[in-house]
Amino acid sequence: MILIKAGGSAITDKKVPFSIKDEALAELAAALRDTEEDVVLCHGGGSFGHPLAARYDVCGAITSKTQREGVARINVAMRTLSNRVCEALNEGGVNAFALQTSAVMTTREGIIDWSNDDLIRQTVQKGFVPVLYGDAVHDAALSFSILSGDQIMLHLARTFPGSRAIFLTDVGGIYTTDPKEDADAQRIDHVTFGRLPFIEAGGSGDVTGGMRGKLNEIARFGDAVEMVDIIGLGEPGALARTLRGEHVGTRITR
Ligand code: ATP
Ligand code: IP8
Repeated sequence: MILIKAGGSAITDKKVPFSIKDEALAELAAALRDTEEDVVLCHGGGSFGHPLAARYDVCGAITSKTQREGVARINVAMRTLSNRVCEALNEGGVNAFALQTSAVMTTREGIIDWSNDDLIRQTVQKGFVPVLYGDAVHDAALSFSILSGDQIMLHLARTFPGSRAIFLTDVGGIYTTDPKEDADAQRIDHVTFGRLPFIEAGGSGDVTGGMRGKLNEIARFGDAVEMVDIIGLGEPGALARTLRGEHVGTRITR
């Protein structure tokens, strides 16, 4: 199984609310259409989820009327983004089938405590690409919480042993520092899971922790997968090459 997280930075312009990168989605569709592998796709919140989470303070316990309005708006926004992703995949010849994350996963204090893994498995077995996404989900302690696509990926990696995991962002890998802030940042070709917590990475102001949160989550993949690749979706052919096993961006191993 190949587990792919299409980062919000890869498929949307995070500086422009509710914007989509159509060319990136077409690139994603082309790569998935041409692979024989079973794939589960998960995408992030990008310009649809994160600005709403920040504006309505959807973080920690959901107790206020404003936060509940935020949860409701995120629910719609993420279904809208998921529809746009699935439409682009269907147009590009990939049978994508969206699974609304808040209907198939729940959390307790922000950590997944239930997931309908059988439905995800069945969707793959029937010849579809299940599409999950970071979402506002029911939480047993907090009422609702923002579940990141990165945590979903960790759950999937543990659920489907022997998988490969690929993360798509807008910068093509992990760098020594944020390449958008530091012109001298160097791409790191290879790193071990254990070194990830020591890499300098920004939080982007996202409620799910940005690149810092992502690296902390991926550091925990080592017990579930042999390798994780982080690559750029905007680089033509990069995903297709990675799916064929080539080392394109940053490769993380044990
Ligand atoms: P989303 O959470 O919306 O799905 P994403 O998964 O695409 O987003 P981001 O949290 O936006 O990921 O992280 C990608 C961004 O992290 C890049 O655009 C880059 O500017 C920033 N970044 C910060 N530090 C680093 C680093 N050391 N290496 C690479 N990128 C970094
Ligand atoms: O973008 C968070 O998921 P992520 C999704 O994968 C929302 O961190 C709703 C902000």
